[in-house]
Formats: sequence, structure tokens, C-alpha cells
Amino acid sequence: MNLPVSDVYQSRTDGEAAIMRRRDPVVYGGADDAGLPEHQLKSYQKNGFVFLKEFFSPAEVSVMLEEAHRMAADPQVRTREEAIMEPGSEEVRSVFDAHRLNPLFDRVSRDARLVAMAQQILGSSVYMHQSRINLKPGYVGKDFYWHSDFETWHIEDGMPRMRALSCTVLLTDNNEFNGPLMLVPGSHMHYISCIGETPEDHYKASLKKQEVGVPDSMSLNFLIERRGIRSMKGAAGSVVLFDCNTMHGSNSNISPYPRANLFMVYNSVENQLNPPRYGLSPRPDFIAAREHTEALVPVETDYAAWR
Ligand code: 6CS
Ligand code: FE
Repeated sequence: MNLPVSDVYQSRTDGEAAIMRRRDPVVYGGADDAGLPEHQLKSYQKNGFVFLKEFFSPAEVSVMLEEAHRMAADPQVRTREEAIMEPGSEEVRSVFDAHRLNPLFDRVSRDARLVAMAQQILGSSVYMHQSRINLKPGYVGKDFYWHSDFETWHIEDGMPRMRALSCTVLLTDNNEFNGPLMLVPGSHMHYISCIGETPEDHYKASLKKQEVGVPDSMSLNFLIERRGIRSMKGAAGSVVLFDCNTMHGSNSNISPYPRANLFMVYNSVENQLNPPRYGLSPRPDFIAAREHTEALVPVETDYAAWR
């Protein structure tokens, strides 16, 4: 493995795990910019996430959920590489590139209020690094083990610095039974360098079940002992913004209630991808955008009237 000359966020390079301090700002803009009010911006800075209760109305989010289900049932979508099945099942786990496959999700990704918040936090114009709908169907939706998205995006996609965020739209109620997103408050301030070596074409396995680039239990204890775990339970239509390095995961869904969430990853236009580290081949564009990285143009959409 050809090691890079220097990498502040080195990972998967030897048999040891390590915990490093974050070397990047969390919030690059300010409260006087359009976007979140000061108290929510401070909460994001402190916790590494902010929960926006019922951001979309029931009428708006039901249109989005209906569209998500239509995509997951569409044979034209299910046979594409963007559709990831649950391990050992024909149930759809995720549909990637939703904002490019579907005009409604293109509009949601460019929602003027969401773009304003992303631009405020990231301190620049933004583009979509990745989008996906995680369907987590009732009874068969499997877990997403603890991980930092940035660790993957830095090592496998060559994302230079921590200047990206995930915007999650709860398309169904997320309750204590159906595997809600769990976040570790404050974890965004430490970077866990993981044990293990990245296999070629790792995404073909990791998007079904991630086993490389996941933190060891001692490092997880270090993060969770400090400030515990927060479950992002809430009504459909709620939105969670979380930093690219906030430790997160979700349990399997053995309840009858589906837990569908839309994830949209905003990256700063100043943080575009370099070649991946350690001689890895670049992942496909539907997972890590390298071609469509022009600044997003915000729009306003009457989602409830969408047909
Ligand atoms: O590899 C990725 O980019 C994907 N994997 C996980 C576990 N979260 C981020 C993203 O969906
Ligand atoms: Fe993730």
C-alpha cells in the first residue's frame, strides 16, 4: 500500500486504531447569514447536529414518501446499480442518486431553505456529493453500523476536509421501534482512524453491510461515554442536519413500521474530491459526485401540489 506523504485524517493504514482531534471548523459561516437562527447554529456547532421538527408538512412529506415507494417498486430503478438490496433479500435497502434519478428529489435537494442552511454552515456555495433514500422496510430492514461518513468519504472518495453535511428528511415517522437514526453528540470533534485495509470495489459490500472503516469498540466507548447517544425520533417531515464527521448508525427494523429517510449530502464547492487515497479506484459518480459539482441553484417548490 503506497502511504501518502502526510494525511491529517489518515485511516485504515495499519493494525492500530487512533483518535485524533478535528482539524477543521464546524460552522464556516455565521448567524447573520441566511439559514438557521443563532440558537440552532450554536446547537449544531456544539452537538454536530440539529433536529428541525416537522420542517415539511404532512401533505408535502406524503408526496415524497409516495415517490420514494414508487421508485423502489419500479423495475427500471431496481435493476440499476443505484438500487442496493438488503443482504440476502430482494428488498430495496437504498436508492442512490435520488436527486438525479427523480425530478421531485432534484427539487427537494435544491429547496431554497435547505440550501441556505447548507451554505451558511459550509460557508460557500454547495453541490450534492451524494443522495440516497434508505428504505429500511418493516421486519427486514437491516442495521447501518456505527461510522463517520467523512472517514469513508476522505479515504475512499478523496474528500479533502470536514466541510460537508448530511440533511436527512424523515419520510416516515421514526420511532423507538423501527430503527431511527442515532447520533453521538460531540463526536464530530474527534476523528477515529479505523483499523483494516480497504478492499477494491469496497462499496459493493459496504453499502449492504459496512465492516471496514467502522470504529473499534474502545474508540466508540471514548465517544459515547462523554455525551451518550441521541435517537432522532420524530414525525415524518422532520429534518436532521448532521456534520460529515458525526458518529452515527441505526438498528435493524424488526417492527412492522417502515423507516424511510432521504439523505442529501451537501459539500462545499471549495471541498471537491481529490483522487482517492492509497491507490484506490474512484467510486462511481452515483456515490461520490465528481462530474456534477456545479453550485446548486436554490428553488422553491409547492411539493403538496406535485404530480
Ligand atoms: O459509503 C458511503 O458513502 C455510504 N455509507 C454509509 C454507511 N454512510 C454514508 C453513505 O451512505
Ligand atoms: Fe452514514
